[in-house]
Amino acid sequence: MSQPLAHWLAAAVANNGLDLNLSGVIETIAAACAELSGILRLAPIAGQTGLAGHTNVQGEAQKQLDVISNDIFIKHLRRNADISILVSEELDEALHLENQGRFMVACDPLDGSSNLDTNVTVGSIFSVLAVDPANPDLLQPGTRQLAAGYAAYGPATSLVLTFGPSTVCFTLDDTGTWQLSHDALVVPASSGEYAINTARERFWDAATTDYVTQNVAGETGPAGKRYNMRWVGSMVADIHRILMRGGIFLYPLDSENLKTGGRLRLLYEANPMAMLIEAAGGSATTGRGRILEVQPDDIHQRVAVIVGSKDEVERVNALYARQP
Ligand code: AHM
Ligand code: MG
Repeated sequence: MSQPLAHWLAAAVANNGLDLNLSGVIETIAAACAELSGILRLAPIAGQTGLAGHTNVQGEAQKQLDVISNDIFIKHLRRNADISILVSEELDEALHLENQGRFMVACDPLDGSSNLDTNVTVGSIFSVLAVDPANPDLLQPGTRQLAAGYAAYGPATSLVLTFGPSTVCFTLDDTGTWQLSHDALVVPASSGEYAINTARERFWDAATTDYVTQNVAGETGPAGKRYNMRWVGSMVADIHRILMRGGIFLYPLDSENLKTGGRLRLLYEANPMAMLIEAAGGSATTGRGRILEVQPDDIHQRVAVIVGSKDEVERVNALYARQP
């Protein structure tokens, strides 16, 4: 099955009507992720771990590797004349690149970076949208994404990608080439694994509390089966597990994050993950509606995220429907 990304993209252009320039955008992002993978592997001996000494627009302390990752994305995207705009978690404002390309990339260059010093899997998340470079609409709902994906820097380096109809996974080989490793990922409809930061329990709403209480009750509760809790605290790692074997990931709106609209960002975390999960047969909701249909009002907008196996997301939706 193994096939280089460039060949796979060329076949998609030739046989499935994939836009040639969009395939080039993906090759550009894949090259940025491959370079970043090499840097992350050696960062502890290159002295690149630890804090950068400043905070980003979200008020979060940036790590040196957050800054390096952002710079790598900018360097690669600038080389592709089809990309005119970059929205990044690490940049206060959208960056207008010096060209008139018709694509915009929104990305979290290094998600889960609080895990870096412990050598836990981190990732880069990205979303590709069409824009009019003369008058770009930065605030498009996720349904308008043309492509989405992430790179997971774990024991293997993975590039998980969708253009809509399916979700596929490539693995970086030792020559620096992305090779197809998983064709058409399928998230099983049911699962016995859930992922949530339970330290936030005192802030949860009734729906979240009921869902987790039912899972903890296992076969003695209304779910009628036993559950395990799995939480890496690195969204890419948690979502990758779900794409590989099912489960549900929840970062809901709660009484503490209510004022910011949630924890995770819509444009470059929630939307790309929602598109990948839906294309693999799973569901993605805020508890009040489909994530992909949320109309953004800010490039760094936050949103509630509940994604994964269809039956589990359905159970959460049903609990939200009962909540006033
Ligand atoms: P980041 O983009 O600043 O790295 O934050 C996002 C990360 C996600 O990877 C993870 O799911 C979440 O933050 C964990 O949040 P918390 O520390 O509140 O559990
Ligand atoms: Mg992030």
